[in-house]
Amino acid sequence: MERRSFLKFSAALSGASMVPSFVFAKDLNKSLVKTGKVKTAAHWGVLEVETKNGKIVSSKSALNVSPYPNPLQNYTKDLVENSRVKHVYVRKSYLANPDSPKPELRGTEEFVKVKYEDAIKLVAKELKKTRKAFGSQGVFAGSYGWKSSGNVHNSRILLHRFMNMSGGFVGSTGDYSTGASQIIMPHVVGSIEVYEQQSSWNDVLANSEVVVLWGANPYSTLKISWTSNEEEAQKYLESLKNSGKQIYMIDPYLNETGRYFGDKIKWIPIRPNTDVSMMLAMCYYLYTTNNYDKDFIENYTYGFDKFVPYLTGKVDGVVKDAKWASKICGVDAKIIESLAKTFKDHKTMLMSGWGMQRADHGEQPHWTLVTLASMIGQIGLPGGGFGLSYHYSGGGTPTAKGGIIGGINAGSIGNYDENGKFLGLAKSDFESKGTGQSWLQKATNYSFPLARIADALLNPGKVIDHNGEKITYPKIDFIYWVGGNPLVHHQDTNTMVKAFRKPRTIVVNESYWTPTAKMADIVFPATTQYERNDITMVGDYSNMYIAPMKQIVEKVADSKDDYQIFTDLCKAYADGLAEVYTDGGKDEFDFIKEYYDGARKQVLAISDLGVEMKEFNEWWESNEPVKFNSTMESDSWVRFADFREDPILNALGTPSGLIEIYSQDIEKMAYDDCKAHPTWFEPAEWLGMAKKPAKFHMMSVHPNDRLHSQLNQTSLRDKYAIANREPLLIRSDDAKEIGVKDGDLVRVFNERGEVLAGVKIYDNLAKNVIVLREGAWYDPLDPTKKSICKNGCANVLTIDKPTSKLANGNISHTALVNIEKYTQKAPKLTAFEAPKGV
Ligand code: PGD
Repeated sequence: MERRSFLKFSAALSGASMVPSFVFAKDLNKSLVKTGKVKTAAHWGVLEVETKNGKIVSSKSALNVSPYPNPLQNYTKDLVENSRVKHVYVRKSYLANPDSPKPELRGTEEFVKVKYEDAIKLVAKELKKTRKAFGSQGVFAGSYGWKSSGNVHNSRILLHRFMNMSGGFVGSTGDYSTGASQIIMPHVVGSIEVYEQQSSWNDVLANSEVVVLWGANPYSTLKISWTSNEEEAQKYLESLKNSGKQIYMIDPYLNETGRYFGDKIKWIPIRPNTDVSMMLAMCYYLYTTNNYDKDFIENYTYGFDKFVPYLTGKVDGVVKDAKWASKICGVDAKIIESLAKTFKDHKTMLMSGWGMQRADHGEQPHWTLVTLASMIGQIGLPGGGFGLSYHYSGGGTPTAKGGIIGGINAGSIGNYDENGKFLGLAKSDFESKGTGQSWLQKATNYSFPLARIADALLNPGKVIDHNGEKITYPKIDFIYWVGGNPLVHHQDTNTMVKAFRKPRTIVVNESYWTPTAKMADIVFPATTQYERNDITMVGDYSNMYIAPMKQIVEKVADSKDDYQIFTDLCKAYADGLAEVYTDGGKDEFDFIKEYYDGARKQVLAISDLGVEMKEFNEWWESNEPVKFNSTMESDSWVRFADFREDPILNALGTPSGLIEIYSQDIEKMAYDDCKAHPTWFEPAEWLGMAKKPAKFHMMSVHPNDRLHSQLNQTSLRDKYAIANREPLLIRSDDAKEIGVKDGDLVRVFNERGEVLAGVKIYDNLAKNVIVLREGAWYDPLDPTKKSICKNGCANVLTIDKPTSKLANGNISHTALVNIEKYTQKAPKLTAFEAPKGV
């Protein structure tokens, strides 16, 4: 026995009872704490929630690590109580005749309360009907969204599990967050890069001399994580603030991070969507002053020689110098050049967010940034290079050594005979028995890039280009959505509304009357995560904790867990299906224990870990997260260090094994909107365009006081809403020009739509730039026609166009808008109210 384990063992024996705890495992205590303090976890952190007589009184961080407050942690009560879908509802015409359900009335017609069992039967029947008529590709269940934390009640995977086992569906590829970068980056650095661990924050703090926040707002976005937030990165951010390093923010908007850093950050305002021109000019300056790392370019990159003729204007007659860039991006030419020199001559970490790739030609900014970083030549060195995920889910927080829990999976393919009899799950994807293999083939062929959803619904059969392939849109006649809010998150809401009126059936599981739930035919009331038990990792990159997610309150009204809903759908769909769906009848605790025990097994196998994981029942009862520690290696880990050390042995996943400044693969695609090297393209709408359709560039950045649309219905909104609408940030001189002032209600509009917003004067914006944050619930004044959104949903104004044929990402940050004072009587806000009939 190793020394440390031996000591631990003897310590256990020397405890008061003299009996090691694992000898008598306690029964699992599943009871609810009606009055007391309970720990759970959400995207916004591990929480301690206080209850009294079964009701939530307060909630706050249970970790208390972050140096600044995270208000998202304090509204659990509202999340349980406000805007809830309490019963099962079916849209009136759908209920009357599901074969001819008048889809054009979706979102306008009243709902009818029905019995849960009847709705289950209805959905199973109509799903079967759709599959028979249109094949598995007639059913769309891509169902993108941020859902809730938890590895058991993972709504999207639970839906996919049901759809896989019951006979197939068509899904989507990519996401809204990094649609452009996750397609271009594999061509450039051989991995998607955006979701990769970053050089450790310790490394940055110890070794970087200059840190650049290029279109990133970590103060805000680090408040949330995909799993749950371990709050460590906020500490590092504070250390960076106080580090005395040169810190720059290149951004049209001095965001929350900029304000938090105060005079410790130098803000370089830039015109939205023009960063590529500035980066190219920096490359040009380094090239022409002969101050770039030739050795790095020579040994670690491919195709620089084919990029240079574009840079110098040999190809198109346009020299990409600072004067040229300055006219486009609005940053003084001298500043562009001096920044290039500073970055080259100092150890510089270029930290970029994802907002600038959510724009027209969004493939270009990160590709150009990597090219610039290659010329600087510090990639793979301590403190240098670039990072595309410091702002997200605690990127750069050193990875801990410990156990990793499993999670519910999307299951295998269900095989059915020609009469619809369930034959069991396919043993492999290639098994030819039954229907399984043929639908898998179809589903693979028809999957399309997520941000093309409205286009796909409106244009079945249309063929699009995507990353060197052709994709044919399927004819979608049935949509099932859980864990997302597409009527808020997708661009050009008015077109999306039209698209959502195309299929015959739309089913949604939701906890709240979101705009998406209001646009459904059948709405199942889903429990919130606070009404069920679950388990999660905390820290997406750090894997720092395993946290229990204890149920806090009873299930509200008729709410059911998604797991329950899909299990019941399985029962109604085919004999024997529920049995495999539930893996032989497992409940949430069976899964939680299985995932925990899996991690515990890993931990027990590591001899020198120094962390004990209790036996499951005891751990659950203790209601404390297990914490793992980082290692010496992860503390000082440097991204690309192995590549730098040996680019042949540790080649990148690109065709050349090197960083590709020129891509022959992309060259072969011959796209006019994405060339084989980083290129400046004019966006569809921008402030420098010849005939501007509107005066202001709208940035629909991620909210500081929400997670996308989540929490919009809570009283946290009272703290930021202006005139009871989403705030619109505008400079005082811009406001003066159009005759509006702080607190005014304004109409924001363009050819795509119009919204109401409340004016908040904010001077740290580039000229003619306004901010209207994404995520306000769409609330049309008259849902029967294209009408003004009363709450200020930014996507009513954005463009539904792909970034390019390469990635087909969304371009939500490319939009010009006009603004005028709203002089009519302010209409009543109904965003958070239940629809007609409820
Ligand atoms: P959320 O508000 O998180 O937004 O879009 P996304 O759809 O992810 O929606 C999650 C929904 O899931 C909520 O309605 C919530 O109630 C529901 N939900 C949560 N837990 C559960 C559950 O357990 N079961 C069920 N059934 N439902 C649940 C976000 C998307 O927006 C993203 S990721 C990005 S990056 C994009 N960003 C922008 C942007 O920058 N600018 C604009 N204009 N638009 C964007 N849209 C995109």
